[in-house]
Amino acid sequence: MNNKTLAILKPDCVKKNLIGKVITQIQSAGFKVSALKMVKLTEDSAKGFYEIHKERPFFNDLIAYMTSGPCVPIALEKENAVEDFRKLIGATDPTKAAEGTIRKLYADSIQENIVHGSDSDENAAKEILHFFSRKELLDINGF
Ligand code: IDP
Ligand code: MG
Repeated sequence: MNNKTLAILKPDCVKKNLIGKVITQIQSAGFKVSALKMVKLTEDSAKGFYEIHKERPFFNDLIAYMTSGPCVPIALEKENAVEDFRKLIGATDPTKAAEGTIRKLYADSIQENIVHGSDSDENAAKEILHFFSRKELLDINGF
């Protein structure tokens, strides 16, 4: 499966009132919204989601940031979704992100970088199930 990815509009995106602008840019790039919700991550949930980074020096700050307010996870569908979405959002550090990318346009720092995108098909499947139950996905559109 190479047609699904998980986006998260992170707490800075929600606080800066950019939900609409960012979703418009995502949809204009050809992504279909398959599932979407607003949630405030608990510490445990954020730690589970970013488990892969638990030894990194920025881990505690990352968890504090990701639990600082509501965020908007979105399951997206498009051909070549993972790679195309990473291109649309740009590099992790907005100062290194290409012109026109979502992070270049809106992000303040390497940490507060507006949006998450899965980095592989395998992680996309896991990450979608972090936020959406199988029943929810099935009820919505037979995902
Ligand atoms: P990605 O979101 O572009 O895939 P990752 O390396 O997976 O980047 O890091 C996950 C998140 O952790 C980033 O999006 C960012 O919010 C935060 N982060 C990554 N590197 C740093 C850093 O060097 N300092 C502070 N925060 C960082
Ligand atoms: Mg990553």
